[in-house]
Amino acid sequence: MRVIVLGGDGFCGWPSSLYLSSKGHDVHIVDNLSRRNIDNELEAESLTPIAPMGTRLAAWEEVSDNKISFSNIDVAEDYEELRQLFLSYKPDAVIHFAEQRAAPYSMKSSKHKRYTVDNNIRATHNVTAAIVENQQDIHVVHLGTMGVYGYGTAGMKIPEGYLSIKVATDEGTLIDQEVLYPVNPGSVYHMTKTLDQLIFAYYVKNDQLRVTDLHQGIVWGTQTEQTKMDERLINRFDYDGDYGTVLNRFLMQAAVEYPLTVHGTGGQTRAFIHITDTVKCIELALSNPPRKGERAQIFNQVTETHRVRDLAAKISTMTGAEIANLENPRNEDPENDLHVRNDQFLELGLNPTTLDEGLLEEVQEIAAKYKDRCDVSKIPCVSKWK
Ligand code: NAD
Ligand code: USQ
Repeated sequence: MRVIVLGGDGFCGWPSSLYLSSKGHDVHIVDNLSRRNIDNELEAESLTPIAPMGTRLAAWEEVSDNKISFSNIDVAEDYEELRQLFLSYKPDAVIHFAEQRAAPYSMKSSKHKRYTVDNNIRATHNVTAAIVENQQDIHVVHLGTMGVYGYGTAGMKIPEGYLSIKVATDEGTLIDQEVLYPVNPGSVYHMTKTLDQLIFAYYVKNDQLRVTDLHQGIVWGTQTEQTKMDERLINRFDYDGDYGTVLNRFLMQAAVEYPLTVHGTGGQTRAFIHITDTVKCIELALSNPPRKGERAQIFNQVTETHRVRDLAAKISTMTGAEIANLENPRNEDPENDLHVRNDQFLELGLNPTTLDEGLLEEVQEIAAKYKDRCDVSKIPCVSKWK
């Protein structure tokens, strides 16, 4: 398959690009390197030493004999360049990771809110508009988030995208309807993902675009089989207060003996998936596209759910780390249950890596190995929702 990976320099996009290339697909990465520039803005760095794009690509060719090509295009700004690339490369699929993905970064100031909305919505709309203008039949695989649903349930499992409801007519009979699950974003970043869903629904209806939207949980872990092949291929590991996600932050905090930063009581339950499963899900989604005219296909890309305080306790037991209960900078429910359906990927053959299998390797091979690169002043979450 010929695949364009938008956002292919990022935490999920880079290992996905390598995985697809290792499986014999032709891969072209598009990235404007904005994530690396945000590191400069925040004066923070990946815990792992990530190589520049040119070095990454040369190393991949050296170790695998596979070539990945690259264009520095801003998907939100450079519409015509993106459209011409689609025409010349003729991809079967475009995988869209190219968005500003940190909730705390999106809440730092009105400037960051506006950047996140401008970047994410324009990027998604440019992708759909370019495919339609070119009259190409390209499968769009988009990385969405579990956060579109909010983090509570009405005593049921969250379905994969669509909710079956019964509506009373004026005559009093009940009719069946299926609607997009009601959105309930918890940050400006999460809000952009709910708007992405509407863009897809419209273009599927009007132009029969083929779209798969992956509602992904929090990705943990760092390395995949391919990124381990050479240190120049290493994946990024964010631990700072804006971009670091909870489980990877706790692993790194344990390694540098920093008390685990639990927000509030840690009663928040969230969905998780290991990076090696992310890349497999991407390939499963590519191999199982929706038909033309079929509504946007939505998969919940999650393998486990955990409460934040249980994660902290698990890591503390494993490493002896202390736990700190901090005032929560976010505006979110202090306690919630979360039950999620993920049948579709399991039926397609996903065999999940569980926390119990992967945690120790992550502690030893990444957090402990690179702990000297950690700048502890970057650990606190300083972005406040209000
Ligand atoms: P990331 O920030 O590491 O990667 C995103 C990449 O996209 C970066 O390399 C960035 O430079 C690029 N990019 C951003 N805007 C762009 C633009 N306008 N033009 C070109 N390139 C652009 O993020 P990630 O963790 O790899 O996340 C990838 C996607 O997966 C995001 O859409 C995110 O919302 C989604 N997701 C991530 C997680 C997670 O835990 N990391 C969980 C669920 C969903
Ligand atoms: N949290 C802590 N301590 C910390 C960091 C976070 O207790 O040091 C808590 C947060 O308050 C929150 C939970 O952990 O309740 C998750 O926070 P997070 O930063 O790990 O994840 P989140 O902000 O939800 O965002 C991440 C990715 C985003 C993706 C989302 C998937 O950055 O791109 O969309 O996970 S999901 O959470 O399923 O919506």
